Amino acid sequence: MKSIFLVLAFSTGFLVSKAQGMEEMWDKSASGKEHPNIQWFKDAKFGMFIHWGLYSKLAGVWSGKNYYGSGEWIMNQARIPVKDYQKIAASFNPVKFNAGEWAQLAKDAGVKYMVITAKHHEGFSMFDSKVTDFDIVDATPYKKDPMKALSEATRSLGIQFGFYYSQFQDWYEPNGGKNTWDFDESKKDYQLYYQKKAIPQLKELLTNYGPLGIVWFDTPGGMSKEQTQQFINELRQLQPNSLFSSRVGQGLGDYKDFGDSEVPPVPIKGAWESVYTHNDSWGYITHDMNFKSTAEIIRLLANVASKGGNLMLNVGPDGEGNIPYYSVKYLRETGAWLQKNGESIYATTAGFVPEQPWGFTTSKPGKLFLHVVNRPAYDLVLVPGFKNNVLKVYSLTDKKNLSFEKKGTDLLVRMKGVKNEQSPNTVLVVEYSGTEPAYNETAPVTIAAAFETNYINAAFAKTTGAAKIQPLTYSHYYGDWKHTTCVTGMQNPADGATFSVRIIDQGDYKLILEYACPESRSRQEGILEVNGQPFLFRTLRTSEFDRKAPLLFIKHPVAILHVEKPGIYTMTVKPAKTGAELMKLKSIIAEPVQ
Ligand code: JFZ
Repeated sequence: MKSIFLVLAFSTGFLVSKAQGMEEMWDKSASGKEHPNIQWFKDAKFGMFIHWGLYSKLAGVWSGKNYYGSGEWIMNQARIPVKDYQKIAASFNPVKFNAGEWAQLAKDAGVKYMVITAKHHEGFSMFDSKVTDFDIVDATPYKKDPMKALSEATRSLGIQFGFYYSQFQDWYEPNGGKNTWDFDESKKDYQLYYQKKAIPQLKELLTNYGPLGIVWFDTPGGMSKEQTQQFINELRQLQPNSLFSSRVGQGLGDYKDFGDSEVPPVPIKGAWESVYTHNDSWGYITHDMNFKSTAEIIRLLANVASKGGNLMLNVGPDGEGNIPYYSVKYLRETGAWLQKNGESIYATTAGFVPEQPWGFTTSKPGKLFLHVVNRPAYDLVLVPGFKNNVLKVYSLTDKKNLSFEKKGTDLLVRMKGVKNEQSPNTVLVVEYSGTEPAYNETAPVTIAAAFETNYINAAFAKTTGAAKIQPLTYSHYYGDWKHTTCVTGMQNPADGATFSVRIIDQGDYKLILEYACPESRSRQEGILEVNGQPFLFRTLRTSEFDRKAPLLFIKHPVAILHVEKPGIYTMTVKPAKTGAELMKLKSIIAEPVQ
């Protein structure tokens, strides 16, 4: 049930938004039909996204003012008129661009595919187009086609190459989507735009740049389902092998795209990808230095792979063609980790053992990879729900055999002696006989004293009454969407969130509720019940849920739980009385008391 819910929630959850602006046109569902050429994509696991255009030269600054968030949206954010924006082209001269170096970086990073913006919402073509003069060859002093060089260099290193193309939003064209500051929406003829620019340009891209692994469409609009199907059919003829991203629209893409910064809590069936920015913006911004560290990238990659998906991580080169220093550095370091541990990522499928406090699992026939991102005290790794016969267990990089024991369906691995040299993710391999078991959707969440913190995420709740599990999306700056899953709708004592947890060790645990709660709803009484034992608390104020602002969560310690007997416990959070929504519950955290 749980996974069915999540598939539905993630595929429709954001389409209901009526808000104006960039967030209204996402489409993350796929057609459900397997594309015959999907296997390379499923095996790839790691891709590089590149946002590069005139906005890269503005670098987040217009008229002396700094902009934050998605830098490629600066024309929209600053409401820059076309007549001013188009002038940027005259000084766009990326002389430092070196196709060979970019391709080599991709190779060193260990990515298996690259997708670059051929034309983003700004409407500027980064390739040689006969359809318009607003392109890099005709309108800039650079005069060359960097996409030609990059497609060749990338492919020559065995990396799949693809184009991002904004098929509906085009702020340069009177009939393109979403420029409301220069053009009157009501006078727009989207069909004319598709016929005169988007389709002819896509045909150029699908004809002149060799075989494309992916055409990454974005923010669909202005077409019915039938029109979208026709549009796809027309383009498909040129390259039947090329995969179309879900944002081609109307659920007709070849694989699902998860929104920026979104990893589902449980495995998702079918081909899918999560796209992430390296810092807070897709397009280059000089003052955005909030880069994800190498350890964060490696753990994210393992997390995404453990749910069966790909991570496509974005870099934003500047207007001269330099890839930011920290992107180069951290991507190379990620690649070095993949050199040694790639077997546990590439061509794997989702792990059949759910997330554990120590980390994630990925699968290959006869092998389960344990991604230990949080090394347990005493070096004892518990893998619950392991029914198959275990043949051997070893650490991946040094192939050191590890002692293990089976207690019922618990597999206990001793990782003592495994060097981790500060590795952000130490991979252990379990070789087993028999067929691969299915992912256990009803497995309890593990809590053990070997970890300073144990998270019980809202996504694993069973809800009663009006309570429901809800994905929430909000941003910090502009377009830097964050996603989180909460239990919402708890308004009276019958609306509860119940978790089945397995507490491994005897002892005392501090129980902490992590939630958001606006001023107006704070000071309401709630109950955290553990095996019938009630712990009372009163809600504390954090913030209102607002899509355009951070959602503030408090970690509110509410009780000490004494565990005499290890085993399965039932935890329930619910309102004590009928009232307004008690909270948006993100997790229960259990911390062993030393
Ligand atoms: C779109 C673009 O508007 C943005 O500039 C960038 O190119 C990004 C990769 O894609 O923005 C989106 C689209 C969908 C989601 C978030 C941002 N989403 O589904 O979460």
